[in-house]
Amino acid sequence: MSRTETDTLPWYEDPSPGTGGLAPRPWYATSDAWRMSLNGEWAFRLSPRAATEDESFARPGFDASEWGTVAVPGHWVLQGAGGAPAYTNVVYPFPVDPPRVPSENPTGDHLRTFTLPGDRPQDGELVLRFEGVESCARVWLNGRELGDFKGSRLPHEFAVGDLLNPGENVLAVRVHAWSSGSYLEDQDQWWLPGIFREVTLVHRPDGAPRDFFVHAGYDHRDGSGTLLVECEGADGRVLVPELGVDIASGASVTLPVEPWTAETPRLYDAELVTAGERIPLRIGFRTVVVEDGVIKVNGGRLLFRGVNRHEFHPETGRAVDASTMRRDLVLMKQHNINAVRTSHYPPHPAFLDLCDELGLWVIDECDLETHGFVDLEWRGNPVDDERWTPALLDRAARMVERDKNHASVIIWSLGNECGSGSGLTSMAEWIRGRDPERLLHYEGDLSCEDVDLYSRMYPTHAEVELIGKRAEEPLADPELDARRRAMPFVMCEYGHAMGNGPGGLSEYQRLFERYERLQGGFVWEWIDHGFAHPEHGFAYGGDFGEELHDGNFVCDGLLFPDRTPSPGLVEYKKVIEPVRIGPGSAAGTFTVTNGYDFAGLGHLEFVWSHEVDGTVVASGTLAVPELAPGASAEVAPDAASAGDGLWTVRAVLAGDTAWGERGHVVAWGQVETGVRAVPAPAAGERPVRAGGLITLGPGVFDAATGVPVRIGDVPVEGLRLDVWRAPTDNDNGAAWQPDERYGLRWRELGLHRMRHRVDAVEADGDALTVRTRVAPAGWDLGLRTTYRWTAAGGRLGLTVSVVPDGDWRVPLPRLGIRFALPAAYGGARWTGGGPGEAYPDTRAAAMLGTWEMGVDALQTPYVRPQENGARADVRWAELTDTGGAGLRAEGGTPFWFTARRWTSEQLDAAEHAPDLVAGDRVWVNLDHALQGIGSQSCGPGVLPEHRLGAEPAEFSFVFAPLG
Ligand code: IPT
Repeated sequence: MSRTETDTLPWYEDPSPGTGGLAPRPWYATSDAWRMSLNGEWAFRLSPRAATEDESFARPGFDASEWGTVAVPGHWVLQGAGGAPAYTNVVYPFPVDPPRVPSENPTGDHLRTFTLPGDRPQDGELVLRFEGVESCARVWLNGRELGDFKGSRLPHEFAVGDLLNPGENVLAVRVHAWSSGSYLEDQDQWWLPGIFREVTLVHRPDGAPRDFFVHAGYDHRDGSGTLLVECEGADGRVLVPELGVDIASGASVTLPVEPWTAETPRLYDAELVTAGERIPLRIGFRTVVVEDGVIKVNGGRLLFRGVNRHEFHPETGRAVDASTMRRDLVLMKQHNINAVRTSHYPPHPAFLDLCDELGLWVIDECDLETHGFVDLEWRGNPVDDERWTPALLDRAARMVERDKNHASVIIWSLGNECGSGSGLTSMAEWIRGRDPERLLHYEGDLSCEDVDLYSRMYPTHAEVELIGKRAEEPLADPELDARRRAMPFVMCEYGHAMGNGPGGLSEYQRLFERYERLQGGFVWEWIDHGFAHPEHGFAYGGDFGEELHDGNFVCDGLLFPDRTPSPGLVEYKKVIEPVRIGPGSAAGTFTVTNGYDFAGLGHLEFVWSHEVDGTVVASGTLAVPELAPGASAEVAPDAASAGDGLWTVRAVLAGDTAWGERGHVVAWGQVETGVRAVPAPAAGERPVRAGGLITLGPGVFDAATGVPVRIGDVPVEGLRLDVWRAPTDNDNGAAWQPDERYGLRWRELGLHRMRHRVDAVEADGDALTVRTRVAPAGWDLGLRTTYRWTAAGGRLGLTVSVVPDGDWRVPLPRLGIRFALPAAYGGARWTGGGPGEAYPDTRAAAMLGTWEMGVDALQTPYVRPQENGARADVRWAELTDTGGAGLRAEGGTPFWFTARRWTSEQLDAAEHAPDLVAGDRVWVNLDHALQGIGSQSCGPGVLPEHRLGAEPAEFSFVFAPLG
């Protein structure tokens, strides 16, 4: 790209940030200045190319009667107005030739007429404000060009006072899907062009501030807050009635205050009063620093229990309405999440108001990612090419100036996955100069030269532990190494929540709680970006015919697209719960630990219950003394309840809050005493052959195969050893991960097509013994499997022994039995972990109890179907028809219970939820063991202790017909 080349490029390919706009300034929801929304229905025309020569639509009098319409805010590709969403993760969906973009550049011309009301203000300036337009816009008012801009998720303003007509006005906006800015916006998400945030006409009265900057620090040593509001372009007064503060802008005051934290989001209502405008402020006093190698707020270490949040709605894409934003935050608070990284761009500005109000720590990330250059070995990376630096600085300034007045924002992030380069350093220098009171984050540069924190994505537990000990591999440069080693550590991404999972969260949490340097992390990510689709349920990459796409990698959230919490979110809530409840030193007592960073436990009530055989025999409350963060106490229940059983203590909200009602469960713990002896497989009766059948107690078997056909009156089909599961996204893994991708290995080995050879059916003594070898075609490995059936007293016992044969180098997906029952047995009941699914490394949230639900409710509707729905630690399970008849299975040891209306093979073959159709069977898996889940769809695989090695095993069940 030579100088002359850039000079002759059309505006949308020029790498410069734009022309004609105003300097950035803060966003605020209200003030007494007049404003007029230009949201609503706009006339719209889509062209397949940029066609810059024809700008006639922008002229007054242009006849747009043949045009369609779109809603603003919105993306035209989601409104049936032409084109479709497209998903790529890393790769650019166009030839990489920065700053040029393809000729096929979908172009949306938007037109709106509006009439200024009679009471429109006459003084000052009127400003046209765009909160977000992807990927760029050129704007005309009444035929006069105002300018153009790039920076999709950032605000842009133009002064328009002189151009407005007293009567009707015509606003014309041309939006191109692709621009030079697209090279800076290669985030892992859908490409969604359009005017997707509000458009407003805003009055800037004479005597109104051009800009203002609220500084509100807190000194934990003496409990004082210091307030200073800098104001540019006007003098003003700062009023905080509750504190009796009335000071001039530019002056500071120090006085006793209550601090703001994410746990105690104390805000003071205030006002900035200038001659021209009164602006409401909400002030939170807090100070963030790095001290002794640790991030501290108000003098205390904090632990991020965070998520990465993209803006997403399954119908409207990144046009996210206010109630959805609040819903996200309420769900986060209800699930103990205390931090958000706004991956990978500044969110809608109102979102940060809600973070201030509800209490979340925020890493505000700039709208910047150039990830697609990684496959080109970073050749041409804009962040290392000074011609792009003005665009980078513009983005940094638009973020900081817009969001600088939020208590919740404690860290600025330069962007995501851009490699390294001088442009990033320039951004960092500018941000530090403008706002030295916040910390700086950027993960992509391992040397950490420009930042205050050492941040990584998806490191293994082992590496995180080394980092926790400040014993990580050194950097080549000793000075940089010493600097980085002294830094606090966060994981800006970990726990890849794609499909079933993520696994291994508890193990990370234990490290965070052990090493001071490890200050938590941000799970990837908050929500699945699946679009509601008439045929597919929720659509993912490839469902819109994209030439290049990354499939369901876009569905990797803790929420399903419709914002239903997934089991991953329920697990995360438990793993990060801010109160720990465990057994006390004496029987019948409990230990309660305050795991908050700043708050006490005064907002909680502790309730206990004592259950025997699924029935609550006693309950009451626990008097927990006031505990400082980190402190523990031993407490006893308020009433005696003798005997063994299951004790559950819940910490619940004592009163309604902004995000949860009284009684909402924040944390819980259980203690089980006197665990009952396991039932031995029954024996005593003898097998009897008759015709082609063998009868043993309630069991009737096929004499040739030794497979049961009936237990009591319940028809049973296909009972046999099962080792297969429909691979999860985490089983399949990602190409860039060093760990072996077992999901792929399992399929290569043919574990989905195991053959069952019958070697012997021996009906003698008091047992029916069936010897088999279970093995896949084409390989010399197998599992020698013996089923030993016994019976007594109407109960049928089964002991399964498995001895691996050959060179098994991979863990097994599962190890247990599966069988089918008629569809009528569709009611499930069990004692064990519940109510939701759990796997060996995702089982923290499995609560012991007796649970009951239909087989349909046992399913977890992952957007791409895959193994799901197992219940952990099951002592017994029953499947019954509506009359209560059915089958009960008790485990010799606790087992994993799964039941579904399709087979694992059907689950494996399905690509979208509607592909799964209920058949005329209920398929049941009773598993002795399961392979863990891990996080390998992007991060590390299953920890060794959660792998299911192919080793000799023996396990047993007792079956009994019911009803
Ligand atoms: C990492 C990205 O930062 C994030 O945007 C998302 O793509 C995530 O992974 C996976 O879903 S980058 C990854 C290649 C480590």
